[in-house]
Amino acid sequence: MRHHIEASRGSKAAFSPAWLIYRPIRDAELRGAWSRRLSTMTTPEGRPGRLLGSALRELKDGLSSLIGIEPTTRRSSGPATMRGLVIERRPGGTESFEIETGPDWVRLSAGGDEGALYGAFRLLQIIAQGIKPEGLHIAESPNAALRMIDHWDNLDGSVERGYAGRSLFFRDGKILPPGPRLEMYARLMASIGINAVAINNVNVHRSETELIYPQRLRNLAEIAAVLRSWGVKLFLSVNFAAPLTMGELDTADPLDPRVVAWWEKRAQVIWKAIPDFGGFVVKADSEGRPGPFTYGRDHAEGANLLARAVAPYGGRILWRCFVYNCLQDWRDRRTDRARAAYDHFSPLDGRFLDNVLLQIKNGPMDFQPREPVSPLFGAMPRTAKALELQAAQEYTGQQRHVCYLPEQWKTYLDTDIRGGSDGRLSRSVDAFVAVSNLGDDPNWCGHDLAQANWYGFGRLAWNPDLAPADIAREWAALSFGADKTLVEELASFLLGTWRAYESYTAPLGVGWMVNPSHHYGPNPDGYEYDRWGTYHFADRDGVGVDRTKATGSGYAGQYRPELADLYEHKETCPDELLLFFHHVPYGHVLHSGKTVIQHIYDAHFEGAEFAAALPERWRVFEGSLPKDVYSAVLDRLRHQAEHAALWRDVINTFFYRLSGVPDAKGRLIYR
Ligand code: GCV
Repeated sequence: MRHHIEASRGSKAAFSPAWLIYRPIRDAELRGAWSRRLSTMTTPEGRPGRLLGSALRELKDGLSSLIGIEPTTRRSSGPATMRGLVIERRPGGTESFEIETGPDWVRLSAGGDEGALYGAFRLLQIIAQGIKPEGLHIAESPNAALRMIDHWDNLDGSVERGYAGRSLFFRDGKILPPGPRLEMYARLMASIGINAVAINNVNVHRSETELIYPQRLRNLAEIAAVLRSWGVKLFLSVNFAAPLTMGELDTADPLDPRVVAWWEKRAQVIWKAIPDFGGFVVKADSEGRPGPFTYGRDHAEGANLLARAVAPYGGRILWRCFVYNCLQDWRDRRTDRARAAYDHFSPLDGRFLDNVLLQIKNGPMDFQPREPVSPLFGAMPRTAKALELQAAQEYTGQQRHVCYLPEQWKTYLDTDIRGGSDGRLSRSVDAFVAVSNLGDDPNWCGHDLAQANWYGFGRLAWNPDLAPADIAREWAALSFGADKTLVEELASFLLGTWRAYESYTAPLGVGWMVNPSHHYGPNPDGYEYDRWGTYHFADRDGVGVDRTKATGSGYAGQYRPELADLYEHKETCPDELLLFFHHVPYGHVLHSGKTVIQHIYDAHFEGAEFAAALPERWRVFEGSLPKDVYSAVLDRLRHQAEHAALWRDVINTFFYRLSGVPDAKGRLIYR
């Protein structure tokens, strides 16, 4: 293992093992306590299958690196004597596992080979975090059965909203052959419980439409084989109009028998090449992508077409709900993009086949630093749903700013979207999906600290009850060593960065004050007179979007009554979402006691100050983090500090000039 890590560091095509580095445990007593319990390894009867084989390899390599032992292995031949590491079966879900320790043994019992693999990773993570073996007893099973990463990678090697280099899968029109990096990718995914990946962009262009043809499937099968060893299923994004795009039919009408037969044939070809293929992700009738609306069909008819074709193979359809009018006129105040997903999909509840999951973005707009939770999660009790989060920091600093997203995600997961005994969003979805923040940069994410978002997504998808602070500690310990001070300092460096980012960008939930197209940097009116339905309506008197039932677009009414009431009234609407739901004068007084305009000034000064302090705060890690990581992060923090100041100045100036209200604290507002 160590050899592999060094090799991967030393070569030109170097890549980081990230949190699977397995740094040796320095504390001799702790090392001893674990070695005593792990000197032998008893595996279940029979020849291990592929997954269990991966688990055993990982354990051997990990233990040798962490505590310097190579456990002698033997296969169980009957009831196990409790000595050493005993891996055994237990009743329960295939992904579930239990880890228990005794004076000279560790029992890892799992419901299936998947569980053994996840349990193996957890055991190694426990050791790597410097946790003592005495009295340990944990039992885990995942909160959601499908835990997925969606890449937005194109066949030419570019990545839509990619901030970490080029694609890990494609280059210049070709599918890259599997190599050590793909293996490391799959291990990293498995280690955080990810069990599915879709590797191409949801915007499926002509060339990617061909991915479901035999010539491409041969290469994809090689990728699927590597993923399979780590319990990760391959999915693809498909073009709803594929039969048309490929010139094979003159229609893509979901009710046309020729189209039905076309997709059946495709499914047959795909599953012949990749027997455990996962299914399709579909972006239809969205931002110019084709869909069922062209034929006067609804999205249940569209999704069910594909669902029927893949059902015989156990395939699934992740059908995205990001459907809205992107050709709006800013003068039209009745159309509200935030309403769109609910308006299109909620009437279809109960009409989707069982193997369809509706993939819904966390908020009703598009991954802004702050949005309310999408009301659609509470509106479709008879439909399977997937929550889509964005690890790619499209609107949250593009992996040049440090922005620890688990803190943001947690606010969504914990929202009581359905009411009743446990109506939390985390308990209302059947799958967790994140848009990938990965690319072929050596550190995978561009920004070393953005690895924590990748790690954090996997951990929350597995267990949404984890606290973001604990996830940060875990990630820090696994990536950089179990030194308590270092871990605490790194975790506290990450915590609060999302709120800081929020405070120096667009205020109070209004969003969208970014440069159009690439979405980086401040531009208050960048999207104001555009066609995308993304307005803040700031004028000399006030700012914000009236989405109330009483006088606005009615969006607030899409929630269950208690939440609808909360958002409907300025008096109860949480400050951080005020401008999302209400248009208010600058003098409106927030719950915080500040006026809206003073809040805007203060938040931007404070947020920029937070960012300005980051490079200096980072210095504490000089010498304790690997040099390359230390200096690469420092560079990015310096940029963040400058860029946050730009955000502060542009936004504050915009509001100062519009409102004419001076800063109560008399600070210099200019640009
Ligand atoms: C893949 C936003 C992004 C697009 C993205 C789209 C989506 O609009 O800016 O790049 O397209 O969301 O989620 O489909």
